Amino acid sequence: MNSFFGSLVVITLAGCRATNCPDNFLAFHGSCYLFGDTKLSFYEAEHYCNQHGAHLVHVNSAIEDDFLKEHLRRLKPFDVWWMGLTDEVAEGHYVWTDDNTPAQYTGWHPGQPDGGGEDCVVFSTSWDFQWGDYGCTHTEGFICETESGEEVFG
Ligand SMILES: [Ca+2]
Ligand SMILES: [Ca+2]
Repeated sequence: MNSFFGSLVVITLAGCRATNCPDNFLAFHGSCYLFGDTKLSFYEAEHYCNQHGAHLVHVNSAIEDDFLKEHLRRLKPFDVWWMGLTDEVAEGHYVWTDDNTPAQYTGWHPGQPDGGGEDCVVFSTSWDFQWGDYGCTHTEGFICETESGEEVFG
């Protein structure tokens, strides 16, 4: 009996080590993602992520973008989701909230960004989750990301 429960404990601990992500975060390629279940403004969402040891998601590559889109297509509770990209400081100069670096990879919908008062960037369901700029004060879904601290394979 004791050894039976002992085995369960070992399996559970091994499972935690395999992802090394906080509760409710999803592991993918060395990062952990939280898909928010409430709607917040861009800065409220970034603050929420900060409180959970994360930032709004920094989309580094097409592989990461496709992973996020695929998840949003299946998830579907909201039409629009914040990522951590904004040009609020300098119009047209988009930087990521996690490291303040300019965007290298981007996944804009054709015709976006169309600027003006729209300084924050979203995945939009109407464009199959391609990116658009959008007013930062809208309350929308959001995705947080933090590094898992695990070695990345592949
Ligand atoms: Ca990332
Ligand atoms: Ca726009």
